[in-house]
Amino acid sequence: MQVTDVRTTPFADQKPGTSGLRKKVPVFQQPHYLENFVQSIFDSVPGLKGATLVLGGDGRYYNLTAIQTILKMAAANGVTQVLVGRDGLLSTPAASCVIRKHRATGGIVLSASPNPAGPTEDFGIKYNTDNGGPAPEKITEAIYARSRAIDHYRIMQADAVPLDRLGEQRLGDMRVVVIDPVADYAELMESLFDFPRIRALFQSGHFRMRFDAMHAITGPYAEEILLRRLGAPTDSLLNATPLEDFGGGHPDPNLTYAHALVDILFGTDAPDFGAASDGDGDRNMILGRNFFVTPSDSLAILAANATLVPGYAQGIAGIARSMPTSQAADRVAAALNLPCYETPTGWKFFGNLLDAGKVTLCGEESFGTGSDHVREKDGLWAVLFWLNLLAVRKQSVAGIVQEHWQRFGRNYYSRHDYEGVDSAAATALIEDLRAQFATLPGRRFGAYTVAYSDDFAYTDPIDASLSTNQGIRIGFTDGSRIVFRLSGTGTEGATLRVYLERYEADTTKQGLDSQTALADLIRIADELAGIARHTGRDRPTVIT
Ligand code: VG1
Ligand code: CO
Repeated sequence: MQVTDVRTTPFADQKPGTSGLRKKVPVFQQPHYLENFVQSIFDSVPGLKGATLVLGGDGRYYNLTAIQTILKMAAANGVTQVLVGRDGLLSTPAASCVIRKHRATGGIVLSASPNPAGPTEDFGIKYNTDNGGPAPEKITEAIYARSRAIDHYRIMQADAVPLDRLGEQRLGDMRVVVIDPVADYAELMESLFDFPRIRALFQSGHFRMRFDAMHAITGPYAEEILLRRLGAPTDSLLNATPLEDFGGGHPDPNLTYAHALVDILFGTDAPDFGAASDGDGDRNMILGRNFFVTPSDSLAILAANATLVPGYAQGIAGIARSMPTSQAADRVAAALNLPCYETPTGWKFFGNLLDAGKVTLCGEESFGTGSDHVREKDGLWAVLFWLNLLAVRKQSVAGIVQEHWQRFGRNYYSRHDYEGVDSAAATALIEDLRAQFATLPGRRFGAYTVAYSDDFAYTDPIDASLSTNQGIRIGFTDGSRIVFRLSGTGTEGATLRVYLERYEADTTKQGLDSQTALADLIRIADELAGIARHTGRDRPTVIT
């Protein structure tokens, strides 16, 4: 088969964001656009020549087209073997699992995660390294730099490789192995959690759950694990068939976009447990009967209860959370005498800590939780962790959370997103906040006094790499915080994220609705940042 060198010119906008390169499908469909980025990966990671590569995506529109192109480019670039999920499917955590288990040199994961899918919606691509995790900034920067200078890419002239049957095929000298996208992952889950005990919980007849796969990648995983291996009744699963356009939905498991599930859990005769995952299966939302567990609390609760789960029975080494995530996990770490790390937003910052054995559990406020079992956040893993806890503790979700607050205090927490705002206005808002840094400390806002204000910067404790401008923090003397960040995953305009947190130790004051408890801080955030003035919005698009 013939390899062609195709002449090309650079695109200026191929800078990976928080989690890979995300653009509208028509952007990726421009001639050479996808090819340029993929060749930039091969050029920046020379070790891929002669190596094994893992390939798969969340099944969204354009997934299969991109996979066929990447296969032909991998063959032309000297890759020895590609492990590709059947029908081009692999959830993000499953891709991480497969890379690690089969000792691949890396993986290419196709996803725009919770963003809507379809011919005019979003697509994405990212590179994961041999630890199974998203490439660190050093590599994404190199890929970007290469994309600015690229003048040709290599591709093999060949027919499409059939991906609907398991087994080995050849593309030139390269082996293409179509693998079951679920098998390795399901086996890993079974090694971590007490499946017999969870199975008994379902068989007891006193426990009902609903898992909403939101027509995205987790449907087949949930069918195998929850239904087949754990014996949950079939009505436990909602929207389990993956669709190219996610059924027209927005598979972001939060109170706004997963409202159908929220309505069930807050309705009459609600089940005991509800959960949802996102487009590529790495996020999770946890609900109890009439109860929402914030992702920050979920991380803290998993950490506090980890020894109840077989995979973590020996205890955990430490906890890491992204900077905007609430400090609930810090309190657990302090009580258990464990180290706790604060990293910038994005899972790539957890990789070094996990590899070095410094932490076992990691979490982000954006519905991401995970552990050292892979190097991505993992939606179904979090659901199974909660199921294992519920099976052991035999309490309701609300009961477990409330007991946690009594012991550690409650970190009231909320995130307000202003989606699709004008980019220049969003940048001006952030600049205005920066300009106030010098005068903020000591300033009083009602009962709150500013203790510090800064731009979060992070020095990786393992490789000393420095990441600056990772969000604006305004801390108050009582430990409350307001954080402002611009999203790095959007494809239209800018998204302003405002993160609000207040600690409440008094057990008689822990029952408030979070928006009520945070009302003063919400007002202060607007006063400081002029959100309405800059964005022209009088309320957030999404509140979680
Ligand atoms: C968002 C979240 C961040 C998460 C990232 C990728 O990034 O805030 O916590 O790691 O998405 O998640 P940003 O830059 O838009 O705030 V996923 O599930 O989209 O891979
Ligand atoms: Co995701």
